[in-house]
Amino acid sequence: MRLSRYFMPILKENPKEAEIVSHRLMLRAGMIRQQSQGIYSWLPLGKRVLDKVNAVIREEQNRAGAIELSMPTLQSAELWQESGRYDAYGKEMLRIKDRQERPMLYGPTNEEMVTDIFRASVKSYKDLPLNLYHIQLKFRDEIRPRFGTMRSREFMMKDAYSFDLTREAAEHSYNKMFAAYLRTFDRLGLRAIPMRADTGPIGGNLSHEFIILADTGESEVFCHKDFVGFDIPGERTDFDSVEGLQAIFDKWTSLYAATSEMHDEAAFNAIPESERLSARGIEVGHIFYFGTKYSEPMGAKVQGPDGKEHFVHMGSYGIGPTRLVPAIIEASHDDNGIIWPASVAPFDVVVINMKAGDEACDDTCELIYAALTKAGKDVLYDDTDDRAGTKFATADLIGVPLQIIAGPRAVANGEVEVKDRKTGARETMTIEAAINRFVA
Ligand code: 5CA
Repeated sequence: MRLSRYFMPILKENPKEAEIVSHRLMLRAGMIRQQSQGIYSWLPLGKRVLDKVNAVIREEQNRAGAIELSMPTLQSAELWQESGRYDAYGKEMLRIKDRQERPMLYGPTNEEMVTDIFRASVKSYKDLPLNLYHIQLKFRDEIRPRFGTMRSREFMMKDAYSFDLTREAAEHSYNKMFAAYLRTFDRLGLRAIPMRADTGPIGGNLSHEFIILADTGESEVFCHKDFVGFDIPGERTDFDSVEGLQAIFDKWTSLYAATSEMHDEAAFNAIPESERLSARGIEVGHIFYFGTKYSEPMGAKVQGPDGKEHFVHMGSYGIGPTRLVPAIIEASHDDNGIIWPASVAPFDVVVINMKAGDEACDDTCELIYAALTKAGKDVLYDDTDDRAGTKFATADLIGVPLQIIAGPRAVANGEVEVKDRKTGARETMTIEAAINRFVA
């Protein structure tokens, strides 16, 4: 991508409305724009990051055996009347009427709709377990949308829904998502700690929130320090192994960890003081097991091996991609801007032409840009005629992990500089070596 032809509206000044660093940096880097309260456009740079976050989420959901589909944002009120949540949900639900005066709503979550899909076609225990997910916009008319896309009214959610014959089988499905979440957040460069949590309007009695520790987090959390060093389940985790996944769950729930709603002061105080961690956190994921709460009123049942009909046991599993993007920034930035983990960086590398219009600089940059693009890298080429200082500031602000800097003096020697955004380390090398570093 040539910066001269891209759309990346950088702000020079700090936006006044931004109270936390991630919101400030997302606005300054031209990633998002507020369209009305708590409703955002994702501008091209932001969209790239969001897509990469979703790609990681998708890979780990698929690895754990979940199957992707796509459900609509607008739902019929009738479905929610069946479960009894239409009246219970309150003002957070945006209710709409269509031209025939039929009550509709903008979905805040999809338990009812997915249960409807399930009951229409699944009739036998032989088709279980089943876990269906999508990545879709949701709307919740939050009283206090704030911090940009961290808490917005329209937001994206990956929501998965599992169906099983028995409670035991449903617990295995829960553990699959539990392990998949640990892997997902780790791949996004985050240390998320599962904490016992309240179930709110989703319901059920088994629930964990995945929390990343951050001073700007909205939740108050309490946990054992050792969680910070726990091992993440590896790529070769066998998601079909009931015992294997139970062991992961048991390990990750063996120590105290709870949000303020579930906090047990006495249990926490039983931990030696030096091992207690009392902090603020950001909830990036939330998983629930709620048994037959939706399957019973909505008649979602299958025939079991005993020939009888059984209401299916369900769970739901949410991750907030549009919250994860600012959460990653909260965890990874410095005074100059964002520092993206490679897994979600909008570009793999930025090529900075320090003297656009200079033949040698132009030729060198074009050569590198073409070679890296051909090698399948996402390359941003700063071919603008901005001052070098502005270009460096922009490259640091947008947080691309590596910068290749081509200035007249180095280029005259057949060399460029490669800078690591995170460490700031700079290395001069031949043009060929710079290319090979990425291609090899
Ligand atoms: N149906 C369940 C799980 S699929 C559910 O709705 N869970 S939830 O309410 O906990 O939301 C799941 C995730 O969505 C949260 O962990 C959070 O990451 C994200 N999320 C929820 N509300 C917002 C919001 N207002 N803005 C941004 N992200 C949000």
